[in-house]
Amino acid sequence: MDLVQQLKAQALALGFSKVGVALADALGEEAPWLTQWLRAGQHAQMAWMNDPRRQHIQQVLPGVRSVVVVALNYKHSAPSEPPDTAHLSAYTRGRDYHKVLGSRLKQLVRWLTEVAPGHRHRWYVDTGPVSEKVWAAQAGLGWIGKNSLLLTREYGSWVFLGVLLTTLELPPDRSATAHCGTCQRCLVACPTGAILPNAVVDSNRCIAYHTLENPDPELPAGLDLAGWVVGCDLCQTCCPFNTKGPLTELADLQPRPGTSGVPLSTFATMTDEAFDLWSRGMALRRVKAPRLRRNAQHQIRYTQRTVHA
Ligand code: B12
Ligand code: SF4
Ligand code: SF4
Repeated sequence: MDLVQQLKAQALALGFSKVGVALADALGEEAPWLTQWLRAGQHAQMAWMNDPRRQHIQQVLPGVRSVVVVALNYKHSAPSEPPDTAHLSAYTRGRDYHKVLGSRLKQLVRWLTEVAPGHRHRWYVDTGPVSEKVWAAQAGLGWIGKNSLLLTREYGSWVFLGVLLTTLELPPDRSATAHCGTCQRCLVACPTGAILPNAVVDSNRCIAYHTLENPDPELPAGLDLAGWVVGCDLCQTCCPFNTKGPLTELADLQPRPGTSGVPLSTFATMTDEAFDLWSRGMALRRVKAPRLRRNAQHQIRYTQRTVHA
């Protein structure tokens, strides 16, 4: 087996669902899609998206030659939520994926450094200035769907992504072809019209943005969160590629107790201490207690207003 085959076998043995390789210069030195999104203000208040390194991978790791992309299936059998309860998106309900993927990526790097000493590397799960979906598509893991998410044939979009940048030159995979065809289900399912043509998501209108990233003490009064208090899965649950894939067998990614069927009022009044105990080790911990309370209180107020209107 040559190095790249061994590397892929190692990644799969560590539990990753998919792995692929892209050449670091495959996207050129510009990212016009990102420039346009930023210029249009579609990043809302996520100023950190305007990091110039995101457009120039050589600034992230000088001398980088290959981008190894891994995907991990996180689909679990989330029960459908009654309309009057708080909805937590599937990705937040198990152990924090940054930790789940990060520990496996660290082991992969350790192995690679043993067999190819001297290479330089960096790895990220969501936290680095690297466009993970675009690299994943380039590395042949799947295509970018109209909802802007990376869709794999086997697991749909229920995959977390991670990247390993290395100065090693590895033979690249072929990028995958797109299979959305004429389907428009995610555009129809999005309650706020946040999905625009050409896989553009306007964060200003996106429930996931408002519940996870909007730093304001109050959310826009007219915004209906449709019950979501952490993230939003509506443009995924409607997708035909997301129905057939296998459920994850990883214990770490199973939904934790107290993440379904919870009344909005419980989160609206949750103390910092209760949040701290309940959210330990979970991805939703990043939302923090004040934001969770704000989201639940907003949705309660919104519903009361529309009922009495
Ligand atoms: C910023 C961000 C957000 C923002 C903005 C979302 C967005 N669509 O841009 C907000 C807070 C709204 C968000 C929400 C969510 N996010 Co998010 N997010 C990110 C982050 C940090 C950067 C994404 C980004 O670069 N956006 C900027 C736009 C301009 O780029 P883009 O999304 O890639 O889209 C452009 C390109 O793809 C280009 N394009 C399209 N086709 C092609 C083809 C080629 C060849 C090229 C070159 C370009 C190209 O056109 C698109 C439009 O301009 C990534 C992690 C990372 N470091 O990459 C996670 C990430 C994308 N998020 C993720 C997840 C899970 C979500 C949520 C599902 C969470 C939830 N349940 O609430 C939602 C989904 C909402 C949605 N439909 O996008 C996962 C997605 C996994 C997957 N299978 O794709 C990621 C990869 C994190 C991870 N490591 O797993 N997110
Ligand atoms: S996460 Fe929700 S609000 Fe955002 S684009 Fe998807 S369906 Fe629309
Ligand atoms: S719902 Fe349809 S259009 Fe949207 S991402 Fe899935 S297959 Fe593509």
